[in-house]
Amino acid sequence: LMATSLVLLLAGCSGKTAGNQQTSSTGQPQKKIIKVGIGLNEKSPQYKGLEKFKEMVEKGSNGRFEVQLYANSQLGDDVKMMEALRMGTQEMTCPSTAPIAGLSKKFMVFDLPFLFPNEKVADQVLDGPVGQKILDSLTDKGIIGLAYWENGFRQLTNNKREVKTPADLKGLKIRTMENPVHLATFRALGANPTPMPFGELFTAMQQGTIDGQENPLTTIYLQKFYEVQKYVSLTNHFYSPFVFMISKKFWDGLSKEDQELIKKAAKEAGAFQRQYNREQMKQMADNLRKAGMVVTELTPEQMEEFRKATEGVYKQFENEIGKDLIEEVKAEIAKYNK
Ligand code: KDG
Repeated sequence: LMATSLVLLLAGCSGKTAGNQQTSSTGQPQKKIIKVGIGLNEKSPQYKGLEKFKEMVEKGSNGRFEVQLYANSQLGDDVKMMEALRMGTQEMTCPSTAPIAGLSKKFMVFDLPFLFPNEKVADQVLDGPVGQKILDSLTDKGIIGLAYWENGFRQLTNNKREVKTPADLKGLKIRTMENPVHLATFRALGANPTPMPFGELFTAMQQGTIDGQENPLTTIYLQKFYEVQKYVSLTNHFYSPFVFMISKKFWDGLSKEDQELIKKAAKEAGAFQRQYNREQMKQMADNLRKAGMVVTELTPEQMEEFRKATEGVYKQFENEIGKDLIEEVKAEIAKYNK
C-alpha cells in the first residue's frame, strides 16, 4: 500500500513545472483543463452551446485544452460558481445576468421589467458598446465577461390558479433569482417573492414551500417543471441574458493566442446557442400544453396592466443602477427598435 501511494504521489508531482503549464512524465505538455459549470441540465440550449464551445476550443487548440462540462449545479449555484472563478478554483460558468448584480450593480439594468421589446433588439444592445461596458465592469472583480448568450424571456408558472392580471398574483409565493430588482418587481405585482438558487427550485415546488416561479419556456419544459406546476402565463416580464465568463486568474496565465481562441469560440458558440434557443422556444408552449399545463396568453390590455404595475421599479433603482446607464440602454433600445 505504501509503495502504491508513493508512486501516485510522485506521479502527481512530477508533472508540475512553473506556472500554469504542466508536462507529463514523457515531457509532453499536459492538457489545460477548463471546467465549466451551469445550473441547467444537459437538455438545455445552454448546454448545447457549451458542447459547441468545447468542440471549438479542443479542436482549435489541437487538444491542448480539455473542456469539461458540468450541468445540474454539480459545481454549485450561480453565485457560488462566480466566487470560484474569482478564487481561480473553477475556470468558467454562464449565469443569468440577475445573480451577477451581487458583483456589479450595472448588470441590474437588464433586470428592469419589460425592458427589451424582442430578442433582435436585445442582441444589438448587448453586443454593442453599452453591453461591452457592462461586461468590463467585472474585470476588477476577478472575472472576464466573454460574451452574452441567451436564457430568454421569462414566463410565470404557479400551482394555484390561472394568472391573467396582477390581481391574480396576489399573495402567491414566487421564487425569483437572487436579485433585488426581481424581488421589487414581484412585490410591485402583489406577489410574495422569495429568492433561491436554481438547484433548490424543483424540490421547493414539489414540497409546496413556494407556489410558483418564473423562467423561460425552454427551462419550464426541459427541467420538467410541468410535473409540479399547473399554470403558465406568457408574461415576458424580464429578458434574461446569460454571461459566459472566465476566471481572470486563469485568463491571465494564457497566451494572447489562446485568449483569442477562447474568446472567439465563446462568441461563435453564443451565436449558435441563441439561434438554437429560439428554434427550441417555438415548440415549447405546445409541449407544455401536451404535458398538461394550462398555457395562458395575455391580451394587450392585460400585458399593459403588468407593465403599469411595475413601472415604479425603474425609479426605485435609478440611484443604484445609475440614471445615466438606464437612459443609455433605453436610448440604444429605441435606436434599434424600428
Ligand atoms: O445555468 C443557468 C442557471 O444556473 C440559472 O442562471 C438559470 O435562469 C435561471 C434561474 O432561474 O436560476
